[in-house]
Amino acid sequence: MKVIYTEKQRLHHVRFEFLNGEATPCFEKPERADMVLNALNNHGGFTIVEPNSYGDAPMRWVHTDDYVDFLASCWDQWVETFGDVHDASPYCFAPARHLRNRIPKDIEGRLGYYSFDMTAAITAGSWKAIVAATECALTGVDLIKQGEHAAFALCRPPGHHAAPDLMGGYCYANNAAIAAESFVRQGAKRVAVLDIDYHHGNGTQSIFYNRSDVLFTSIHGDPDYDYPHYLGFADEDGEGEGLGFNLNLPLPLHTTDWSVYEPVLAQALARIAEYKPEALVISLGMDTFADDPISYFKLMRNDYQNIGWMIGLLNIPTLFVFEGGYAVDDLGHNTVAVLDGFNKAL
Ligand code: OKS
Ligand code: ZN
Repeated sequence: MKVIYTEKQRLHHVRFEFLNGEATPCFEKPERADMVLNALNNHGGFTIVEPNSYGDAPMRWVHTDDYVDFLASCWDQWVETFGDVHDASPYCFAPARHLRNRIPKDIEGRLGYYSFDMTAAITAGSWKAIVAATECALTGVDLIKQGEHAAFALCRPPGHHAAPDLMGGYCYANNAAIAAESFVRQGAKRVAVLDIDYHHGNGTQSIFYNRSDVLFTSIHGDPDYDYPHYLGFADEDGEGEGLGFNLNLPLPLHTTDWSVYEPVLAQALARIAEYKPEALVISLGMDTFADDPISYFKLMRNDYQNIGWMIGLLNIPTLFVFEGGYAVDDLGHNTVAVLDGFNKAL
């Protein structure tokens, strides 16, 4: 299987985030990709390739022009205002209730307008890394269009929380959504996205909520008790044309082990099989792992082999797009287990 990765993604490295009210080194760091690359190389059978160049035009398929322009210009305006000292981070949020939906001119106003939380700071190299991550996903689509049955886009920063004009949850551009849209623009009548990150893929859901040509399914920790808190509930089933094409399967924190997870994964896969997509995009978050430092499911190494195998049995051309996962010592092995299980099903 081909794995698309570029070192340019290292340029995005946020220093701190707030965890339980305390400044903490950011969990989403370049070393995450190193762990996955090491495990892929140790396992063998994977070829690492560089992405093609696509620029920022594909980002504008699923994000608004003003948001993409903001991402591209944010760091320069931050440095003009505050100097190159700290990461650019919002503190005040326009999407909040009772405030006007109006784009201010100053950098803190703009940051808060385009953010829904404080976990997506921007650094000097972020924009280049954000573009590079989308290019990894887009290259994966094109490899599949050229005949590969599957590919793995090792994207950083991740993407599934990024909505048309909002960043948050370590996400800026929605790599998986851009990939799904690329399949559609290259002729696919139906594309399915299966999000198996521990956190609900609120951005991907928002992007496709009123469309029937992209089915969004997600298995995640119950948002009544965990991030992203305000979207991802079971009653969100799509709107307009998209009604019936959004499937959220929230699961309880702490008690979700393989015995709970497996039948729900089977349910999501059955819905996907019934939809008969021409391509499948997996938002591959590895933070469902028992030892993940910020998540509360109880999946184990062997379970990842099974997840990959169950997905592989669908026998649909599949692009895996990397999302979360922060238990760095196990991250590589667990990721390889999914891809290895997938290959064994073929
Ligand atoms: C703070 C939690 C912040 C979580 C950000 C989620 C990142 C992620 N208690 N998304 O998939 O992994
Ligand atoms: Zn996650």
